[in-house]
Amino acid sequence: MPANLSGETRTTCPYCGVGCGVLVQADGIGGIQVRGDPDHPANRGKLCSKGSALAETVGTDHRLLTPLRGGESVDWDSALDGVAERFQAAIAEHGPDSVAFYVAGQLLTEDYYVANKLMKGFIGSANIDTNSRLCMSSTVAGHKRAFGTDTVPGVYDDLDEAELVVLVGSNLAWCHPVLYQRVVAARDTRGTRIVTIDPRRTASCDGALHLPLEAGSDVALFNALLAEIDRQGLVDASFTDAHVAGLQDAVAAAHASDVSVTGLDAELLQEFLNLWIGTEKVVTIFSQGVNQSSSGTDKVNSILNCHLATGRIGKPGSGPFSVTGQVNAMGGREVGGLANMLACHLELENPEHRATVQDFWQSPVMATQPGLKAVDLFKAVGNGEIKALWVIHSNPAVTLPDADRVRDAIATCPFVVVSDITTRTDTAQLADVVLPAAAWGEKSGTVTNSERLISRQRAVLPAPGDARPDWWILAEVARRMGWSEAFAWESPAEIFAEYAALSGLAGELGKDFDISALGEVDAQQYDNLDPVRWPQSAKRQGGRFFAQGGFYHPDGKARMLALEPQAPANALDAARPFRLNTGRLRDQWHTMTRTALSPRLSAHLPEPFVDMNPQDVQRLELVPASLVQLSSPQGRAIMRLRQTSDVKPGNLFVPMHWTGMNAPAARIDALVAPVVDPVSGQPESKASTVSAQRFDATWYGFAMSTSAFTPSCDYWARARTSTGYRCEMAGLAIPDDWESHARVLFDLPDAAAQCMSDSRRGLHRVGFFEGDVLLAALYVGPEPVALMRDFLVGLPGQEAPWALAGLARGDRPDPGPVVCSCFAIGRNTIKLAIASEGLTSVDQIGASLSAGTNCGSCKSELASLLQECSGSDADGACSREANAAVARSA
Ligand SMILES: Nc1nc2c(c(=O)[nH]1)N[C@H]1C(S)=C(S)[C@@H](COP(=O)(O)OP(=O)(O)OC[C@H]3O[C@@H](n4cnc5c(=O)[nH]c(N)nc54)[C@H](O)[C@@H]3O)O[C@H]1N2
Ligand SMILES: Nc1nc2c(c(=O)[nH]1)N[C@H]1C(S)=C(S)[C@@H](COP(=O)(O)OP(=O)(O)OC[C@H]3O[C@@H](n4cnc5c(=O)[nH]c(N)nc54)[C@H](O)[C@@H]3O)O[C@H]1N2
Ligand code: SF4
Ligand SMILES: [Mo]
Repeated sequence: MPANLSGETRTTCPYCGVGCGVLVQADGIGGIQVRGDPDHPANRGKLCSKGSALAETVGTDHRLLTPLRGGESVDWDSALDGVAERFQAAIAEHGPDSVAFYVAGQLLTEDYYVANKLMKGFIGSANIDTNSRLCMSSTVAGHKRAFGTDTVPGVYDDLDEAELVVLVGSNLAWCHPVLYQRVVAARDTRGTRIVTIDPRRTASCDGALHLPLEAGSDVALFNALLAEIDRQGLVDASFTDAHVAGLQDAVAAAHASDVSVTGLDAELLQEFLNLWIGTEKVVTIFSQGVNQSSSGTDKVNSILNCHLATGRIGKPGSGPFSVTGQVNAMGGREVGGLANMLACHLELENPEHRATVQDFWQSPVMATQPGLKAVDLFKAVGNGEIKALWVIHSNPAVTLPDADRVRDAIATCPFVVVSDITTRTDTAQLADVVLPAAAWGEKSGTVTNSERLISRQRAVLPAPGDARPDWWILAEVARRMGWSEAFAWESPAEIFAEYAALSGLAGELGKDFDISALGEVDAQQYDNLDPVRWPQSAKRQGGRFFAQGGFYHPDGKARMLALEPQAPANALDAARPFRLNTGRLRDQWHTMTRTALSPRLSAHLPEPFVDMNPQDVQRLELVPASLVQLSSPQGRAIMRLRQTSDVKPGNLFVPMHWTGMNAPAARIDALVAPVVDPVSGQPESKASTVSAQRFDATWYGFAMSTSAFTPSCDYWARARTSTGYRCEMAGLAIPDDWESHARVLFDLPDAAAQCMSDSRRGLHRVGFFEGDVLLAALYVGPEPVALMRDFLVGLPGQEAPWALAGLARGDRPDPGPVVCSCFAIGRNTIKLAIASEGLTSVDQIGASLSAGTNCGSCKSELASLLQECSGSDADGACSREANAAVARSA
């Protein structure tokens, strides 16, 4: 496949581990057009809502354009010299372990390789860890325990061939949407069954058998499956005798384990067991509901145990399948981004591996023992052990557990460097030096997706200002620290070639990650590199792993493990009676530094919320659209109530996305306990214990404006709109004068104002106009204010002298909150069409409104709307009404 196709450049989406190919056309004035690459094997032309909106996230308004030191612009030379000096000084005075890097699975492989080489081979410490510690490390540890290597056996084609797809702790519909659409297509065309194992009802439960197990009880469930496999005589002895050790003990432990802790109905459980056992072609997909747990590694092994016992691994249509989170989460594992690994699956603690890498790198000193894992690393920052810290491509002040402590730790660290594309992140705000990184679309390199497919990212836009690729910044610092020869590359192609050559040595040492066949690629071939699955060596090219054994423990056998279920680390009690589950939304990416730039993506769920079961809502005497305050020993957070039976009584779900930049009271990781899995060091991000109560604000407000504004009240949450910004607000102290307050808020000291006040009832509305054109408006009340928000947000910048009425007009109805973000179609519009045109299927909605016909990610929500309108889903309707209330009232 050529790198360019009549003006379009082939590249890869920067977000999730599906690794979709995209075709990008630059318009020559900084903008781009994006479409799915029909020839990329991961997506065959499809994109999800986030991929489709990439063009809305590439502008330069939000970008950092020069290096900053102490908030002042400086040139590259002085910034880089300064960073090198401070790191050198810390190392000279306090030793190599007094410095640390914290990196991310969104770095390109080449960037990652340079960071790892610098820290482990030249600084001589292994204090480099990655956000993959919070994401994939339990899977890495589980894979290594079972297979002797961190290798995903299967490929995406298995999803087309499977007869049963089991999703464990994975909301595939929202987090890996293009892959999910592939599973749905298999269901619709071939009758593939889907089972979803998740304490919460999610979009991935539609048309699936849903097992709402108790949080953290996955090991008990898969132990029950293993015991039943044994009971029904389904162990594949020809496979296990030849290729597996530990079967007896694992099975004995499974029989001894108590399935009742899952809380699952016996019939439902048996249906699942029979389905799994009775279906030869089964793929078990797992993700953060498994990994982010204090027993995450055991959860992984409990799943692998069942596949190993039945020999259902590495065969077309069957196998365990860990889906990776970030676009290059897999690449980071290959290149040794974790504090306990070397590059190319080589091990830091193995002297032969260390010597091989040191010799290859010609390095002065190698780290000899594992470095600090993420949670411990930031603890060490907090207690002063780390004197210089470099954070690259991550936002740990938001996403690490106990985030307020992490934020304080970063603030007090003597020297902090952050490489980011913007300063508008909680972490960059705390840095001494911020370095402007080139963003997606401006840089080149490779990424590896969940199915071991290596794809190119290619630059299509010039980097704005002084922004530079991450590899370049790292290499420049390394050169200034005195290692110019080892970091002399001129391009990512040269780095890739070096990496591929090193992998050849790993191959000789018996490792599976060997891409030495790509070691000879020249710049031209690198530029044209087609997606290619590793391994790529003289011995072996691509394919699946382990169907015929060939595991990587010394005896060539896999290990089954005897596992005892463990409850989540923190037990519920009277003081903290709620289990706090956290995770992702369909249209936002992590800390929103890119997706929140898109008005379309921001319209799906514009405000942070907590999902709570109606029983708990009643018990706490909350009403729809209340603000709720959650507290834990670590911290507190405030967000909007969303009443829904999607979560069980006693369980809460809060999205992870909101930050100090757009909703400072709703940073959910401020509440998450820094509890980790003892094997992997991965934090338990999904099972903290918290208390909940109504947050009794004195006033509630909704504001919108053509330009950005930042409130200072107790609660606020701001989002982009197609006309500017919208913001929910609430506070304890009532301003003396709402007009003056609004003038300061919107920075409109002189604009013409319209004010409506009913002081007795605490109702106030202030609008600012230029002629009849609305510039900004604020609506305030003593209770969450009911307004037609999705209509109102279209008004700023338009003639709307009547805007303070807060109501839609007959000629311009309220579209409701966006359901289909690709075509920006609202809930009310869809409901109206269902009712007036008598639509009865998702396809008919698509034919009438186009909703759901592009990426398909909203199809499950469309199905719910149909059910709701037909009145057959009272429960769901209740929850969906509550969702609407979030958007309706503030
Ligand atoms: N839209 C979007 N997509 C993304 C991302 C994003 O930010 N936004 N991020 C990417 C990244 S880095 C990652 S890691 C992936 C994550 O992808 P997923 O893992 O699918 O996403 P999460 O929402 O974190 O969690 C998945 C589910 O685990 C469930 N869960 C919680 N506790 C348990 C439990 O004890 N057992 C079981 N079985 N389930 C449990 C939660 O209810 C949740 O529905 O998504 C990737 N894709
Ligand atoms: N409670 C809770 N916490 C969680 C999770 C959860 O489910 N629940 N999930 C965890 C998981 S799985 C993950 S992966 C993490 C993700 O957490 P983070 O990695 O902290 O989140 P991101 O927002 O992806 O941070 C990426 C940063 O890189 C910047 N950036 C973008 N492009 C570039 C570039 O080209 N170069 C550089 N140098 N910077 C760039 C962005 O602006 C942003 O600041 O969160 C973890 N935290
Ligand atoms: S599924 Fe969506 S976010 Fe993930 S790679 Fe594809 S387009 Fe990007
Ligand atoms: Mo992740």
